[in-house]
Amino acid sequence: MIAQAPWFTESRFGMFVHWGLYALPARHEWVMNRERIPAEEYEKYFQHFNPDLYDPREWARAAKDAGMKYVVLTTKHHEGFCLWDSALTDYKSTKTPSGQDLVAQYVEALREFGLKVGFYHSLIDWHHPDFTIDGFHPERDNPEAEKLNEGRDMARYREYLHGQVRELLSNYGQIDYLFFDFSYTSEDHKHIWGGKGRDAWGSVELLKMVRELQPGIIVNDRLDIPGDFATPEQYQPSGTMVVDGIEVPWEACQTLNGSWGYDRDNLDYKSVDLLVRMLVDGVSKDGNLLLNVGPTARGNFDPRAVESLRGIGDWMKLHTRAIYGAGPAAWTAPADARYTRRGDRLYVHLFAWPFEYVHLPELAGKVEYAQLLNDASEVAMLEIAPDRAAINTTPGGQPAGTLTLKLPVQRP
Ligand code: FUL
Repeated sequence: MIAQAPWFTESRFGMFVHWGLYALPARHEWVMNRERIPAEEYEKYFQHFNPDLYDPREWARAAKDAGMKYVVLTTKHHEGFCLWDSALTDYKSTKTPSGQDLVAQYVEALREFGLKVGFYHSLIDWHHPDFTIDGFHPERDNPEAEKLNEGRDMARYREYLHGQVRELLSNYGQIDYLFFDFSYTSEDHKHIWGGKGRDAWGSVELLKMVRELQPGIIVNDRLDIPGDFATPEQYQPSGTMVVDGIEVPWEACQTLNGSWGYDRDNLDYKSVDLLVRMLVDGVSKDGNLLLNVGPTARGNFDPRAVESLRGIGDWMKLHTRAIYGAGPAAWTAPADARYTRRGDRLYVHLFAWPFEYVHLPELAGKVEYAQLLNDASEVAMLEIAPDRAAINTTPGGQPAGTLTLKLPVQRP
């Protein structure tokens, strides 16, 4: 649990939204980098950015219906484009044909729907004239790179970064969550900034300012100094996460199709079944899931994302008890299953139902009553050995399901 924000681990499930100019080329949010597009050439997307269907209330509704409790929006991604009316740059949504402060509307919509408000903010900025052309920069192969780097001043960029974060945390009321992204810690970059990312970003001062401006906020772990929670990206940790010898809350951020930004031609979507399993798997290991949607350049969610969210929502409607406020259990779950636990209820999530019997080691004599969670129908339990119970049921044609086992005593 995070002391200043118990809501976070209670919630378990949130939505990540990656939205920026990269929604126009619609081929991954790193397109500028991958295709080595210089900033001047990328400007065309700035000139054509006009999301006429942007309605963050629809986003909030979709998140809420999927059972998510918080949303995290990219206020600025690595491309440098700002979704709010920053006084520190003209590279912002209010200067595009859209003309709107998109962050302001987003915050308002989330509050209306009772969702916690999260911001993502990129430490990297490929548009800013002071940001060093390093080994990650779109212009890294430019034969003039060395010359272009002359006069670039990371101290000035740092001031800009801190100033923008100050704006975001001063002008939009209470912000609950902040995701910085990301630090260069590799040897490769040390020669550029003579140290770790934290020096480049001024991480210590930045974090201090963040906590002063928003005392209740939680901050992730990508500033190169300890944060409130860890952010495994596109993988599920194998258990609880330990950083510097301390067990930390974690949140796996995951995509629907491998891309964070809208990626039109990428049809490789994870199934709803898999997404549900990822959520369950996380809770069984004391983690959250931050599931991403990349809205289109018109500002709406594309139908495939909507379908995925609906599918998860259908499952959540009957299973939130096994998710919200739930965490790991002390017993080892059988193969192809996960345990989540809340109070005196143990939830057995069967990812496959291969046989008539599922054995539950260590649970003999420990279960008072067993039922399916989706319809509360009774499930027969047998004690087949002194230490082993078995479930004997074949739920109505379902390949898998979640059971609730009522435990007689409340265990820690
Ligand atoms: C990464 C970024 O580079 C990706 O584009 C994305 O935002 C992901 C959540 O974090 O480090």
